[in-house]
Amino acid sequence: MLFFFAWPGDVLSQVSKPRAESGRTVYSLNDKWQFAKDSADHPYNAINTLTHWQNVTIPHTWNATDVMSDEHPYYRGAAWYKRNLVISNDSQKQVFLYFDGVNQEAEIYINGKKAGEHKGGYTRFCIPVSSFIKTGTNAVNEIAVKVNNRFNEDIPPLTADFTFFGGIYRNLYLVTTNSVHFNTNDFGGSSIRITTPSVTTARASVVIKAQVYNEGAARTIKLVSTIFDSDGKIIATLSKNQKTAKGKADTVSQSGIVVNNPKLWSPDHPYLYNVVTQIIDNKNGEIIDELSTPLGFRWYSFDADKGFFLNGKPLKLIGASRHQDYKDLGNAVRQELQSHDIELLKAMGGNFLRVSHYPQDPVVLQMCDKLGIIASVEIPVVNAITETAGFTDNCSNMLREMIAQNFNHPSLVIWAYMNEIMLRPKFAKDKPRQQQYFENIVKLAKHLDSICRAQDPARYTMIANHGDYNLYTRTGLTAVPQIIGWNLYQGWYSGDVSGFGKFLDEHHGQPAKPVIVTEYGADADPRIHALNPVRFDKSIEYAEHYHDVYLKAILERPFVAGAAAWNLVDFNSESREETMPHINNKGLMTDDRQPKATYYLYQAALKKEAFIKIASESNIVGVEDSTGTTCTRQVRVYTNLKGVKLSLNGQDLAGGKAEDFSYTFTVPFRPGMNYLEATADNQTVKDFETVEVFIQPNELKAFKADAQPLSILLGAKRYYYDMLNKQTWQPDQPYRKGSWGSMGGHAFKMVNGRQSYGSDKAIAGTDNDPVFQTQQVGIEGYRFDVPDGQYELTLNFAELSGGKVSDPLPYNLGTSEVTVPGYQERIFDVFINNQCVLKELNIAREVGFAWAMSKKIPVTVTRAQGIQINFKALKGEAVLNAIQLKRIY
Ligand code: GCB
Repeated sequence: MLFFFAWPGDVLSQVSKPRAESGRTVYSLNDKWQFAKDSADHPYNAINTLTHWQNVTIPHTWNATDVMSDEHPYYRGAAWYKRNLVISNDSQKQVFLYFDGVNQEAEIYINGKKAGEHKGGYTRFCIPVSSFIKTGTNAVNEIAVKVNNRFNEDIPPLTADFTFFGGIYRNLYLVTTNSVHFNTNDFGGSSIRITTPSVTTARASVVIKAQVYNEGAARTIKLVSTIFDSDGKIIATLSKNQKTAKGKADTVSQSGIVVNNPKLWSPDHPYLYNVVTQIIDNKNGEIIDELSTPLGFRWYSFDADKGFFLNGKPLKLIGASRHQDYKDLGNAVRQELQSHDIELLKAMGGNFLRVSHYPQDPVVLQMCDKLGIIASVEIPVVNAITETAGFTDNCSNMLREMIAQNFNHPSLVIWAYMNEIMLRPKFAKDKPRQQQYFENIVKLAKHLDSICRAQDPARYTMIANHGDYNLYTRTGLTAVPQIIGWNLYQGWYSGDVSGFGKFLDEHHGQPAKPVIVTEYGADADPRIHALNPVRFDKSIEYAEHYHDVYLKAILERPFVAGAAAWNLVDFNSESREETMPHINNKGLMTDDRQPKATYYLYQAALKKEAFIKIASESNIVGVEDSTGTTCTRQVRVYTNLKGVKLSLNGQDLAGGKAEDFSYTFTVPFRPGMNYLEATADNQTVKDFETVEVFIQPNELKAFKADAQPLSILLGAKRYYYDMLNKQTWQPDQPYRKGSWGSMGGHAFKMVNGRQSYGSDKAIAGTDNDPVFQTQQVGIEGYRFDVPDGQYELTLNFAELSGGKVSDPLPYNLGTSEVTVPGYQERIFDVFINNQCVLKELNIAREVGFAWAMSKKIPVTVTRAQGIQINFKALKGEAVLNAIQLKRIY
């Protein structure tokens, strides 16, 4: 059988022979689609009126860039993909289109006729197209796919802290089979389900169920399953005859297979067998259809007090949850990058992946099988439900798809189906109605739970709740699944980190079910550092402290079966407006997979081989310490060894014993390049780091023309590194004679807010949001005691009060409401050395709310007067967000 592909006008060309598994061909169809947005949501017969078609390759999303823009909101609506295809096909073949993921509604048209549709963005679906296609070398078929990522109240997720990227964003395939084939109408699954009802070190039993579908005349076939070990040696073969009738799927069950002394599957030894299942022609022995399925032998259980057991031994599950996007690509991420994430989780020492909040590319669980990562997977019923039959049906269908498609992964032990479903309960003002809503949630949960248990009695079920214990128990939701997942953020959205252990202990055993900490995390913007970290400063150091405490508490409690840090990687979340707008920074790695210090903590804690890593910033700007020649900083070295040594520029610093996987050194950096070398325990492992340091003199009389600009954030205690301009902004200080600093005023604060650190609004007109998100309110003056010379002063402003008040954030797990202080007109004059340089400045009037405004002012200093800036409030209070002083000559 041959395929030809053609675009009208192109010369027909033969492509290489597709990968063939006897009787079945699987042909990738990712290339050269045409794509156009369709905001008017046309029907198929009007697509030729669309202009602006562009060539795209799958995986594709139309939101890769608009989600990062403050000015252009991301497109949620309809779009079309189309391409032509010539199928020089044996007309006896059955033809199917398989889509691995289209977000989120898809309608498939072949030659102008609707061949099928699918709802839900995270599962595979199969569209039979045999009756719609024309075959023959001259017959051009048009495939058109309408995709929509609009809000649809019947399709979960309704809201969530991640971006709903529209598009055909996973691979798609054209599959052909003979008229007798494994059932393709199996919720996107292969129709083969393999179970291992009993496994011990001595013996394992295997049951294989497959559905055989016959589209032709009745006949008897033979189903043959062969188990191979990882060297390709045959371990067992089973054969069974089956009568098949036209238009019917018959389930063939093969049991009685016993494997003696099975090699067990585990994180340390993820041994995989392979099962090849064939439909064979009884008469001539030809293979009619054939599929391969991975097989791993393991047994496991969860216990409410003792945690998780694998193959009879306790195993603490520790790892991370993962979203599927990547920097600048949105969700259109090729499989190479997806598999790499699982390698990174393994390299972290992790043995657990919560595939959240939706099923992901098939390669993710394949990698978990191969690398030995135990996994849970869930459907995206997040934050809220809709009480309609349509919503329930879509949830049930997604769940069946998830189960059918992932049933055979040895790595998978948990099916989950709800996340923080009571986060912002609807009908807050109508309690009886709200009670009914809660009952409907519990009813849906029971329905979904019963589907899981009926489909797969061997695995566990789970719901992930946010930390409102009373709400989830009072409504009866915790009674439904077998495992309770808690997403806990004490010390982030509320309270203090010590609340984490307290929560776990207080609620342990109530109800008496196994517990997994399904989420915990703190935002860490890799550009932000703090010497004295506090909640919400978004510094790496606060996140290190947070994870220290959480990890210790998890390891100390045997009843905590597992924990998944939120999140393996930073990810897109359209509605977030923080230091990095539209990004959730709770990742242990950045969105382009650069490890943060928190990743090293897990490596030190979890890796079995010797590990050491210096977690230092590579660029430091700081004020000189009392020696006058150095700038002292704390540097943490993560290790799983005990005695740790660090040398700075060849000189040993006082070393010590690592506790809880790290040791913190006090390091007196010199200006310029510094070289750090860390060793531990007999120097079995080493790590090196270079750190470039710029030291600001305490006394500005030494502020030379070749010095770095003095870049100061007001109302902040954090450091911010502007990666593009390679400049570090440092926190302000109250003015000190001979030095610099502000006079008067106080730091900007949200009212009653969970967000006590500046503003969390995205600042338009800049990529350096942290430069503008904090400010000194009521400032009276600023002074630099610089020597005579020519300078350029930049005053940075943004109006942080007033303006658009965002809706309550769907992901705000704290209890307090956030309010932005109301705007009161603010007008002020700015004087430099008694000369008015900004008259009647009104930031809101000039640029609007939350918009960056920078005023550069040349200043010549003579007669040793320094630079004295004065703010004269005419209406409201004067503000200043950041200030930068550059010496020109
Ligand atoms: C949660 C949600 C998750 C959010 C996370 C956060 O509890 O389940 O979707 O991304 O909190 O970062 O706020």
